Amino acid sequence: MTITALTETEISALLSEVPGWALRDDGKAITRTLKFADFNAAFGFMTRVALFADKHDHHPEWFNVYNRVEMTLTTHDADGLSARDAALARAIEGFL
Ligand code: H2B
Repeated sequence: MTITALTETEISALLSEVPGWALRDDGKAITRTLKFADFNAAFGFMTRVALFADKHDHHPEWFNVYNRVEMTLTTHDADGLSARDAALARAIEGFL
């Protein structure tokens, strides 16, 4: 299924709404790295994100070492950012 990519204006609006996130150099993804108290806290957060992601069929690319979680949001079906990434970023902010 093809999903419409966000326009540059929409991406700018998203970045000001979720200021912890940065636009990747190629403009096709947003990234954020978080540090938690320990692995338990990091994995608890990841579990909440995972349940939301699967419910909405939109999944983060991520990497975890102990208390660090690196996340990249992009929409493969749009070859760039879409409203699904915006919704996932907002949801993630809500879990912090
Ligand atoms: N997650 C992300 N980040 N991008 C997608 O394009 C995507 C996804 N597509 N999760 C979904 C699953 C698709 O592969 C399934 C078949 O709906």
